Order: sequence, then C-alpha cells, then structure tokens
Amino acid sequence: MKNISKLAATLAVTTAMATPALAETWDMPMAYSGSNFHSVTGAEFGKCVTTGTGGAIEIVTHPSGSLFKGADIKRAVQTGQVNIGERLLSGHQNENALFGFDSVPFLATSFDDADKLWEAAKPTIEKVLAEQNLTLLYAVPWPPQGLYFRDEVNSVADMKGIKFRSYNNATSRLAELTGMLPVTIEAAEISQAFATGVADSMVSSGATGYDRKVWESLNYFYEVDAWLPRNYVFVNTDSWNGLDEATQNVMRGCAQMAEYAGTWRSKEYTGFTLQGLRDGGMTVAPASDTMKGELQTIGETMTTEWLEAAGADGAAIVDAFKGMQ
Ligand code: PCA
Repeated sequence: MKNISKLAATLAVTTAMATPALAETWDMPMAYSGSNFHSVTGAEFGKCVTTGTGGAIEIVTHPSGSLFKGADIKRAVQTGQVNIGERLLSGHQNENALFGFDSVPFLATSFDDADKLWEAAKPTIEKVLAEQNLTLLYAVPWPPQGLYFRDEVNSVADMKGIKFRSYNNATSRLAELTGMLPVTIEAAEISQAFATGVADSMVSSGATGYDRKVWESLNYFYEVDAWLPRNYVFVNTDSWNGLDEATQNVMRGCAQMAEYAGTWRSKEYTGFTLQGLRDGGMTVAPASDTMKGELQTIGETMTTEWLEAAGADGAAIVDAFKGMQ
C-alpha cells in the first residue's frame, strides 16, 4: 500500500514537471466537416499555437458543429463558454448588416478581389466585433458561390417555387427575388435535407457540395461566381486579455499563417471539388447568358438594399474597395 502511494506521488510530480505551469485547453467549435479545408486550416492553426506556446495553450478543434452548432458558436465565444471559435461571418448579417459585406452579389467575384474587399472591410469588422467582446484572429474565403439544383434550370423563371437552402440573409433574399422558397439549414445538415426533399437547391461553393456529397440528390451546378463569403476565427476578448504578450504574439503569428494557408487551400480546393462534383455525376457548367443577366439585375437590387441597411460604414467599405481597383 505504502509503495503504491509512493509510486503515485512520484508519477504526479513527474506529470506536473512535464506540463507547463499554466497549461490550458482551448476548445474551438467549428461548423463545417472535418475534411473541409477550413477545418484542416483550423486544426493546423491549433497545432501551431500549441507548438509555439510550448504546450501552454492546447487548441482542440471540434468540427461539424459537434460542440456547438454553427448558429450558436458566436454566442458561445461571446459568453465565454469557449475561448475561441470559427463561424461564417455573414451568418451574423441578421444582427448587423455590415457582417454581410462579403455576400453582396457580384461586388467581389474572384479571390484577388475578395482579398481586397476583406482588406477594405477588416478594420470595420474588427471594430464591430470588439464591441461584442470578440477579438478577430483570421478569416479565410470560401470558393466562389454557384447555384445547385436538382433539375436543369436555364432562367430565373425556371426557379419559381423551388425549395432553396439558405445560409444567411443574403441567400434568403436571393431566393425571394428569384421566386424560390428559402429554408435556412446548416451545411452539416444539407445532405439529409436534399435526400428528403426539404430543399432542392442552394447557392454555395463546389467545396460544400463536395464535402456533403450532394450528387446523391442534386444534378446541376451552375458557376455563377456570385461572391466569396468568409469564415472567421475569433477569441473571447476577456480570454485574449488574460494571455501574456508572448502568447498573444504566437497566436497572431499562427493566425497570419492560417489566413495565408487557408486562402491557398481554398483556391486549390475550387477546381478539385468541381471535378469531384463531375465525378459524382453532376453537370457542372457556367450559367446561361439569360440566367447571368437576370441574376445581375437581382444583384443590383440586393446591392442597393445592402447599402441602405449597412449605412455610412457599408458605403465606406465599398468605396475603399473600389479605390483599390
Ligand atoms: N459553404 C458554406 C458557406 C459558403 C460555402 O461555400 C455553406 O454552404 O454553408
């Protein structure tokens, strides 16, 4: 008995010595599937922080909405239930129109323009987040958004009455303006929604269609390049202020690397996943000229509406972006 407690005491001391004094685990909820490039980027960001802090902070990612569902992640971080998380930024457009700057149709339709738009918007978004007790770390774009349908569609008239899966206000509005019926569903749940006929269409990237194997239900992907929305990684500001400067510097460094690496992956994943949709049996093609023209007109309406909702700060983002062209 004595020997056993002695052994236990020795083990306890050894373990304590091997672990830095302030070792902490930071759980990081993420909404998208583990194989998705955003989730891979987040996991590598976590490893970078763990290595960089000598194990003082271990970031453990929880993809697929397994810890908190997408719609609950921001609140979980704000209220300190977790220290860090990742979410689609425009998912918060219903709180503040400014969060929808990256889902304004046809404003920024390429990776280069999406980066410029982010540069123009970042100080404003950081400010809005700071007012909500959140500190921005990095943001990575999704590939360009196109339209998925079960059946062939050549014009907006063909879309009338189709059930449409939306992921933010802009996508719901797009559905309304095209005569479709929007229903908001998290990416983690779309395979089932399409399989059961809850929805028959959506706007998203090739990446999300590929991740969720939508070819099991849908047959057409039209490349529209409507916008490139971003996921962002953010920290509870109280947790952030509790870190010493050296640790904050490691996190900032890892975040910068993650933004760069994630963007690179997003570009690589664009072609790869469109090919994956084709291999799954889908028709992947540019939208018809008629459809493109009609969507442009709808895009103009949505741009006007967004500028009205986002006020002077929104207009300043668009002006700054246009000034970079
Ligand atoms: N995929 C995410 C958002 C944008 C994208 O390409 C989704 O469909 O939920």
